[in-house]
Amino acid sequence: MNKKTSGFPDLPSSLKAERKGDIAIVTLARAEKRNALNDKIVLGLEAFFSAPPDAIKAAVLTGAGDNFSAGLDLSELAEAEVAEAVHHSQMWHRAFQAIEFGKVPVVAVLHGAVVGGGLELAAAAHVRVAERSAYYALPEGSRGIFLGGGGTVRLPKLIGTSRVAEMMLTGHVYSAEEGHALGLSHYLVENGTGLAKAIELAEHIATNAPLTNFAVMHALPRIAESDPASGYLTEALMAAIAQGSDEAKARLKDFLEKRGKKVERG
Ligand code: 1HE
Repeated sequence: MNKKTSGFPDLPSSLKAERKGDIAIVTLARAEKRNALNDKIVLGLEAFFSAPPDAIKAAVLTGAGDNFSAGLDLSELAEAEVAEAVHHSQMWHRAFQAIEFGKVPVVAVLHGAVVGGGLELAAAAHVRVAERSAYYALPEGSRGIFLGGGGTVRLPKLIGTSRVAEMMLTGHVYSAEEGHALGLSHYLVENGTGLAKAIELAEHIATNAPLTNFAVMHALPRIAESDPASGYLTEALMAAIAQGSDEAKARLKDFLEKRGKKVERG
């Protein structure tokens, strides 16, 4: 484990975290194995995203080397019993839920292989920036395994159940451009520029009112999945809570007194 720095939890050497102002940059640091996700990295992700220091307002998740992640470390599951495999999948669920429903919004930088569990990890992030080198695949079918990192829940929301089934059945590899058109990424950028773009976005996110970021991360996805009547009620309650905060009052006053930023086209 690395020595604790900047209030970050202890992390394995294959997962780096550094602080840049209000944001953290978390790097899968196992390039020699194409950032294949072993237990240490998955547990490290859970440790980090369950308890980022209070000063951190947003995070960037990236991969060292030429790839985001080649997915599950296939060498770790080869001998697993059924019960062990269930617990293993649930460990991934906890880790990726700590990202999706954690304390800070996460911007993922996708490049090279975004494959299997790597794509499941990307799907747990809130914003995805893809470089043109990115490619997406779900080769579980050819390995005799199945999605296990929450991909069956998250990926259909991004690209539809039918497309996920097609990817798993055929091993279809989608390019960055195709993935962008399908909805796998929110931004498509030139090679080598993804990290800078993600940092820019994370720094912007960090300036949002914390309660709005909380509502986007925790209320929006629950509302979207609830029946409309419950959804409208939850939305109204969340809106009232956000609006009633001192932060919102100050920000609204700033705008009305011509100090707030206008919405600008990019
Ligand atoms: C790995 C892994 C891995 C690379 N587990 N060791 N994921 C996959 O089925 C993808 C498997 N990987 C590949 O298809 C290729 O490695 C890549 C296309 C991603 C990259 O190719 P390349 O030519 O750049 O690298 P390489 O030579 O294949 O791999 C370099 C090393 O990384 C090599 O180890 P070495 O000791 O021989 O140097 C590889 O064995 C190792 N490596 N990928 C273990 N995945 C919760 S369920 C999720 C289910 C899944 O994720 S299924 C998808 C698994």
